[in-house]
Amino acid sequence: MLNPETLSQLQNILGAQGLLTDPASLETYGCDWTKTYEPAPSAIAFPKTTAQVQALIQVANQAQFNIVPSGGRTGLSGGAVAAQGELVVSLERMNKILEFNTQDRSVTCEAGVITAQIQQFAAEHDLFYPVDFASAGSSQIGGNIATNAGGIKVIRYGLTRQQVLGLEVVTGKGEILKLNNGLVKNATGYDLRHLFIGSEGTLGIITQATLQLIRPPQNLTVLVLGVPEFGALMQVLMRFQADLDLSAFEFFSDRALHYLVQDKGLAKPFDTPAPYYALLEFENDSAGREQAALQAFQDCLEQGRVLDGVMSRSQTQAKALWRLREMISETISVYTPYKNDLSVRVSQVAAFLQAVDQIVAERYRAFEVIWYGHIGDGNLHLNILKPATMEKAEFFEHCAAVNEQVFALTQSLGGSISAEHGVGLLKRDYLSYSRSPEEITYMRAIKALFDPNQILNPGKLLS
Ligand code: S2G
Ligand code: ZN
Repeated sequence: MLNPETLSQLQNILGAQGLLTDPASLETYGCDWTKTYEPAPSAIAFPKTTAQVQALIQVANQAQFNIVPSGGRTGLSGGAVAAQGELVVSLERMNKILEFNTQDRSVTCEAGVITAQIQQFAAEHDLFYPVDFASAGSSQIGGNIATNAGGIKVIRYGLTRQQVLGLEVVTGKGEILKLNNGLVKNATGYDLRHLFIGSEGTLGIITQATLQLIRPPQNLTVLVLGVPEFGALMQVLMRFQADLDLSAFEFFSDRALHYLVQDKGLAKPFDTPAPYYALLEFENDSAGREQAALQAFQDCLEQGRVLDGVMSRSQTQAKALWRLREMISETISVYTPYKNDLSVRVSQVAAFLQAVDQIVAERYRAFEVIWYGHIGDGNLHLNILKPATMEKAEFFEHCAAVNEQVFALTQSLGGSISAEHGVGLLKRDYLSYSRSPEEITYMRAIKALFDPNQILNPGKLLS
């Protein structure tokens, strides 16, 4: 816990309303969307400037207390959980858009700006910020960068990493770094910006970012296709990619659809039953494009790779079809799912799905499995629903026992045990399934360089 002298030091830096210690605030700001850890921070700091963030880190180094950087707290790996008396440093009051340049087609904002705000800002300037996911309405740009957030458009536009032209960070040593200055090209040595992207708040606190914006896609059109089995999904992907630059290729199982219809009253895309569904999106900006999509659909039907399908004819219908994918996470959250977020190379997906499905069928016989994810990126979200009659702890123990097998299989295919949700606390002890001992040694050395007193997010990512 923080002693009174330290608390008053922090109070002096932050001003009257800048430091909260009431139980409700500790509860709210001490956790993220992981439902596994009891929040127990000492206090919540709300800096308004980079200088205040720097001062907080300097005091933390002197007084030897730990800091948990905090954005929208929408993470699913416990990366923003403060359960050991840490000081949570929330960036939510650093929420200004600072600069926009039409020629550079870039926007510079503070870390606490909400993702959806950047999407909106881009649209108002006839541009497009292409990173999108279900939690974009509450996640913050700083947290998106710290976890290299992916989402539903990665197949065409890449992850958050690909959008970052510049960063301002305060390192664990309390030094302010301004990285890359929004340049498109800069061949002057190690690109330190890329160390902080995906570092989960363990090397520094991101305070500002310069993001690239792009031409808005025209007439995005969505197809939802019913497919007869896992393997067909990748053949459908290849057939459509032969003629179209897809901006999304997602999938979900019939059990996911069951809960969307039963619990959220969403409409089925069509009546033909199917075990799996693919959701594709493309820029329908010419008659030729639409013809190519219809031809690909026809070919897949004839080859028995698709059972049925629907194509949006309006933006309203496209949004309704997207809800079938985007609402899965929220819909099943009431069933306390045990979540895995796995990825392999696209070429390995069919074999991987086959093998994981076998493990799941054997080891999770008593549990309900919900499949969905960004399969066009090789990223699968394997969610196991907790039986109503089983205690959460017992259920999570059962699921964790299967982890070793699922992670060993992932490792055998050179895959990742955390495709986009990060490592945080949840996956920390499994890191060696996806990173070599040599890599982990280098990662520890980098951590020691930027945060020599180990005050930033200790216990996250690296044990
Ligand atoms: C998704 C959202 C978080 C979850 O829907 O793609 O990344 O529930 C997920 O897995
Ligand atoms: Zn996802």
